[in-house]
Amino acid sequence: MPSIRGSESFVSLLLIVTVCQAQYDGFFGGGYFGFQRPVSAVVDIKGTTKFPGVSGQFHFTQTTTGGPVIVRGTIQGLTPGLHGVHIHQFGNLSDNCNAAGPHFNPFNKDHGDVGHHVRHVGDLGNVDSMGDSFADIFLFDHLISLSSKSDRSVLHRALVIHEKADDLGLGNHADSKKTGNSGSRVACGIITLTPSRIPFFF
Ligand SMILES: *[C@@H]1O[C@H](CO)[C@@H](O)[C@H](O)[C@H]1NC(C)=O
Ligand SMILES: [Cu+2]
Ligand SMILES: [Zn+2]
Repeated sequence: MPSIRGSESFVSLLLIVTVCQAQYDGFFGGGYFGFQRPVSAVVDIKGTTKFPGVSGQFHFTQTTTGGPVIVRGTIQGLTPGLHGVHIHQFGNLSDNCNAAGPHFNPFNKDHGDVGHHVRHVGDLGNVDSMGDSFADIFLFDHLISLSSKSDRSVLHRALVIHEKADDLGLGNHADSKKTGNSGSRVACGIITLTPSRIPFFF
C-alpha cells in the first residue's frame, strides 16, 4: 500500500510540474509578468566543397520577444581579411550554399551594413579573419529576431560566409547595393533553435 501511495504522489507531482511549466511558458514566457524566457539559436557553419577547411559556430540570443539579438561565435579556416556575413532567405544548403537564395530582405531594401538604417534584415557586416585564420564575431542587432511569429525571424534560414569583404553597399560595383560584392559562398549553416536551459522554477 505505501508503495502505491508513493507512486500516486509521484504522478501528482509530475502533473503539478507539467502544469507549472505550461503556466511559465504561457504567462512568464509571454511576458505576462514582465519577465521572459530567453530564446537562443545556433548555427553550425561548414565549408563548401571548395573550402573544406572552414568551420565554425555562431550563437544567437534574444532575451525579450522582438528585442535585440546578441550574435557571437567563431569561425576558422578563412583566408586572412574581411569576409561578408549574411543571413540568406532559404534554409537550403544545397549546391554549395547557393540554394540559400538571396539575402533575407523582407522589406525590399538595398544592401547595407548591420548598423545602417538602409539594409537587408540579413546583413551582418563582415568577420575579420586575422593572420591565424581565426575570426570571431560579437554583435548586437535590433533588426533580426528569433521570434517565429516575427516577419524579421531568421530561424531556419541560412547563415552564409563569403570569400571576399562585403563593401556594405558603399562600393562602385554593380552588385554593391545587392550583395555587397562579397564574392562566392565559402561556408554556410542553418539557424536552429536550441532548447532553453533555464529550468521552470527560475
Ligand atoms: C534545395 O535546393 C535544391 C537545389 O536548388 C533543390 O533541388 C531542392 O529541392 C531544395 N530543397 C528543398 C527542401 O527545397
Ligand atoms: Cu551572403
Ligand atoms: Zn544584403
